[in-house]
Amino acid sequence: MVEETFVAPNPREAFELAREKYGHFSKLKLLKAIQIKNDEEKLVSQITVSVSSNDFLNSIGYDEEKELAKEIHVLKEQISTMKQLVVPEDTVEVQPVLNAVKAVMLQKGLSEIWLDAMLEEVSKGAVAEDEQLLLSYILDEIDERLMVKPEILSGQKIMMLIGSTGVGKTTTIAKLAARYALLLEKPLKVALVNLDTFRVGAYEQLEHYASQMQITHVKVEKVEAFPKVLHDLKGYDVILVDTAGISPYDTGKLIKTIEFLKNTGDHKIETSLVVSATAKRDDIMDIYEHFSFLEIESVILTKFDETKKVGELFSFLIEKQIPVSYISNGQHVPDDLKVASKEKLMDRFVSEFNE
Ligand SMILES: Nc1nc2c(ncn2[C@@H]2O[C@H](COP(=O)(O)OP(=O)(O)O)[C@@H](O)[C@H]2O)c(=O)[nH]1
Ligand SMILES: [Mg+2]
Repeated sequence: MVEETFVAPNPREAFELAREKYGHFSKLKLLKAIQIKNDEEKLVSQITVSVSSNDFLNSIGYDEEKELAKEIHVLKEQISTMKQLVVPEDTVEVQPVLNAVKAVMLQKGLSEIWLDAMLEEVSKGAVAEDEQLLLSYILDEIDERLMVKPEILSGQKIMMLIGSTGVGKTTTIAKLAARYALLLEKPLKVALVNLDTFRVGAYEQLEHYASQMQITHVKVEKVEAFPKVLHDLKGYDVILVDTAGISPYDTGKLIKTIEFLKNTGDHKIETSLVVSATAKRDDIMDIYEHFSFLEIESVILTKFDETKKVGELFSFLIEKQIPVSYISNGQHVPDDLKVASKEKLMDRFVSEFNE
């Protein structure tokens, strides 16, 4: 209940004021009626009535529903402001982890586009909450995406090595020859074909190994002679073809190598691109783009012993989805050559983290 006073010249008029305000006498209970002096020292009547709280609130224009709606509106606005101030939980916890791992992997030479795509994929999952977990996830992804070409030695195999000058083609041919002819449980009959007639001493370099191993070594100078040479070597299990080092800008040599490849008669030649692990990603890409129309079946990685940073190389292999067949990790013939495996590739990449 609420008490309220009304003042008028006489009690009846005072009561009338109360009735006007509350609509009906029944809503009012008269508590007191007294005479008081007003500001001008004149005697006036003052009545005190009591009314219900509701009637009182209504009388001053308070609408409960409207007020409630107003309060809800204010609350809603407050909540939305609070929401904007509170950063979502995953951004708080996950972003620093994503950033840290990305920085590590970029530093290892992995491609940013590839990393971004992968991190975006995992950013919502629990794996992104822990740096170690995320690192091992990425290593798993690299492991999964790297491709290796198993060594298949059934039937006749003609293998041509192409690549830039000095990457290790001739040395690798000598190592492969030794592997196939001398080191396998069941040795194979190996012949060497040399198409590198540009460089002085190129034939002699390979001949040195061929004569040591007593392996047939044939030089081919003219494109037209190539099919016959291959035909004459039909009794051999493996024919390894050495080529001149081609720079992507040396179209003369490139055209000659292409002509050889187009002139093989019925013989299927497996082309391997020899890439130095020390090369920069852009250079590797350049070389690959120039040779890609030659249907490269695999990559042989050389000079694996000369670099610790293989991230750029891995980015290239993953991006182009080209399998690695052999890894050369030193100058020694025949020891420094391994059949490629994911373990060997990943070991090198992971070892970088432990330094
Ligand atoms: N450190 C290292 N040197 C290598 C490797 N493979 C080849 N080489 C060296 O690289 C140089 C060029 O090799 P070569 O076979 O003549 O290259 P090509 O021009 O491609 O035939 C030689 O000094 C080789 O001994 C390797 O895996 N590691
Ligand atoms: Mg050579």
